[in-house]
Amino acid sequence: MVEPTKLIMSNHLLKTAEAVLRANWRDGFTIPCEGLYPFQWNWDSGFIAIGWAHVDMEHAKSEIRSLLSGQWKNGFIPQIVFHNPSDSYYPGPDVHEAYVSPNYPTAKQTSGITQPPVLGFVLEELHAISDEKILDFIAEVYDDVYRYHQYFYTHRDPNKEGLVYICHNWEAGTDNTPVWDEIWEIMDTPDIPTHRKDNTHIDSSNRPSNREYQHYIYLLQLFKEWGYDDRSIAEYSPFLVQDPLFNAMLVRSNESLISLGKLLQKHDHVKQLETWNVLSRDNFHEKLYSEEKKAYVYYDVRNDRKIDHVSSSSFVPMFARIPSSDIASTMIQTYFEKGAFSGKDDELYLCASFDPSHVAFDPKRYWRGPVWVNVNWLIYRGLKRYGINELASKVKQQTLQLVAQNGFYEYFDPRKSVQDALGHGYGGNNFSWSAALTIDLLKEKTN
Ligand code: 2M8
Repeated sequence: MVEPTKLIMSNHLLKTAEAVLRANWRDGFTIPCEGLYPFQWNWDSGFIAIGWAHVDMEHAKSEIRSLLSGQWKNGFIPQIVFHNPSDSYYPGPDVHEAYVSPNYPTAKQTSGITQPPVLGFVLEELHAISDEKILDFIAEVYDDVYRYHQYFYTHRDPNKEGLVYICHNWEAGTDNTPVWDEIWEIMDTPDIPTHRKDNTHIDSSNRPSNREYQHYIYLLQLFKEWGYDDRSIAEYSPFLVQDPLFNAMLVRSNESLISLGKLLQKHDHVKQLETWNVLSRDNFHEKLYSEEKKAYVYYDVRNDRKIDHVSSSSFVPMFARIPSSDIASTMIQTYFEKGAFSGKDDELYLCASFDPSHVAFDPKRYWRGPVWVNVNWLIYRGLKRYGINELASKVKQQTLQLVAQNGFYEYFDPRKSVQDALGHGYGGNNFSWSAALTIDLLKEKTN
């Protein structure tokens, strides 16, 4: 039986989390954060839909339909759908200029880069949360999500390895991880002006540097010159990376589309997805696992080298059941049991976004160290798939503790002593995916 005080606390947390989602709800979709992110973001929407599914299934469906309204003619689903005008965010649609692509959609303005493909497994989550009636909705959107995967395997995997590339750090979702530093170092980025707005909302010590923003915008300029053409990007982009989190999302979403496709009797789709997934699984471990680091790392396709830094993305392949049980347990023994990510005396909250033992670790700066609720959720679910339940519970409890004590912030300091004294997180407050996934963790049927 749950203790009464715990029950009251979790009911309170649930109510406040739902209030965050309701406050960030716009006409048919949810913004990630007032002011800071005023449009619809791709992977945010997936996590947000999971939260909505527990409290208002119609909102969950609408979230996904709205994202799909920005789908391109070739199946691509963009990182941002600019449903409404707003001058509180940079770069907006006029900077992305993605309309130069012949594949640009007619209904909506969007960016021309994408984000981790979470939609497939999000549909399966919705199915698990709801009753049978959700199958009609899944049947309605299934082909669109399938076309997104088809886009990846057709245009983002030139060597037919089953591993797709990302061409921009914003596609990874982990925007300023130190992993990219090695790429920025050898990129010839001119000293271009940027017109950042993020630093007017958030302390600049918690955000990427101006020089990093120049790289981000320079890449967009190149893509515009090339008409956002995938072949040109694959051939010339100075940023071309196989990212472990991104590819794990694709494999996990393939799995979900396979099971849902069987329910919907989509035999041809299922067959194709199974073929793609076998190839992806075969090469994932082979190419992205580092024997030396005992974790999954990044492959810099443009410069033909592994970048073997360990970040929180290094553990996400467990969510797609990529590592064998032995590899998974070695990985967690190395990093979470008195390892770099837990600290020798358990002094760190799980899970820092970048290796705390590395010189580039920065516990306050965005994806260079802070803890993020969405990645914790992916790691938690991954650990559960391997039956590593004690550690899974620890990740869940620490995640809930962070939001309960500090609020639904965008990210948190992994140093327990610092975070506990602070009483608030970093970045935006009332952040949608932090609230949505808190709802999911609290509503979970079993622990
Ligand atoms: C952050 O990225 C956007 C660009 O996509 C930005 O900083 O302007 C990242 O944390 C990304 O993962 C997230 O999807 C987005 C919206 O929450 O914000």
